[in-house]
Amino acid sequence: MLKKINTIALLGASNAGKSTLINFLTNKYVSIITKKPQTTINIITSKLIKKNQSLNLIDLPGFSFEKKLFNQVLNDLITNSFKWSDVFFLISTAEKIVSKAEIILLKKLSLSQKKIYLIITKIDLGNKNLLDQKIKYFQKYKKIEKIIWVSVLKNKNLDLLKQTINPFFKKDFELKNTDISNHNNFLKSKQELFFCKEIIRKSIFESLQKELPYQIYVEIESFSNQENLIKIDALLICAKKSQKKIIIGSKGEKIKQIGIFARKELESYFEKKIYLALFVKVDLNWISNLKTIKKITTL
Ligand SMILES: Nc1nc2c(ncn2[C@@H]2O[C@H](COP(=O)(O)OP(=O)(O)OP(=O)(O)O)[C@@H](O)[C@H]2O)c(=O)[nH]1
Ligand SMILES: [Mg+2]
Repeated sequence: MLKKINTIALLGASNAGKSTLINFLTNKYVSIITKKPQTTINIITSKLIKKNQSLNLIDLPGFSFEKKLFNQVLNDLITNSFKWSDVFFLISTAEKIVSKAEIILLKKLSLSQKKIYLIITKIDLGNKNLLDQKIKYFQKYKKIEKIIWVSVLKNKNLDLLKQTINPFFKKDFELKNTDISNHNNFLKSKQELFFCKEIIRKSIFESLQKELPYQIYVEIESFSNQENLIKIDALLICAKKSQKKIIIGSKGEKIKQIGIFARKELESYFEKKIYLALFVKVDLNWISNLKTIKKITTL
């Protein structure tokens, strides 16, 4: 039997910079990035290809201690991904001291026989003392193969990071199979729909305050890709009637702003004119409905 290609999972606390690293390493816009924690809520896989070799990178939600059902489902996604990942990259920000979430994750990862790399991100934001302390702390863990510190925004040590992932590329026999083009087209349209949803979610994170973005999920009602235009109808689904008013805003200003931000990003991503219509719906208390949460967090 052929051994599947290698999969590197990027894990860590929320806001550590996992999605920023994934976008850099894949050189694509695969995951949305925001300033707020818990931006990524799905397992996002992207395949890197080099000649006849490939490697999967997976972006994951941040591990958290919150007792909310939503966070528990995200934590389950993370721990389930351990089984089918071959290498772990634990991502930790240089801005903060070692967190409880990182220690717990590291303990869980150490139980497997798989390689662990520690990547310290955002070194442009942390100070040298904190960085040294962090490196010293993690050096105690013999299971960690290597510690690398980088800044994606200031382009620090990124070549070293790329060299680190190079040995994990593996010969990929599927790449020779011409039958996969149909499958790839199917994946492409699925990815496009997911990406639209994510860009709208990003706009919600940027336009609405505090907890409200976490109370909204997005559904794409229709997606019509025409020659010079893409038409998208999307639903913003919130958990309470009172939230609907805030999302729409006075004279519809808020929803208009969400639409404008999202449309601009979608236009630059698809390089086409976008017609985006947003509607707001209430799904009362969806936030405590396990079935809905599973639907949102599963691709
Ligand atoms: N200054 C600086 N900021 C960074 C760097 N890398 C990421 N960030 C910022 O850190 C914030 C969080 O980045 P993300 O990549 O979304 O973090 P994440 O770990 O995917 O977060 P979740 O999906 O919420 O778990 C964003 O505002 C990024 O712009 C870096 O190297 N330097
Ligand atoms: Mg993320």
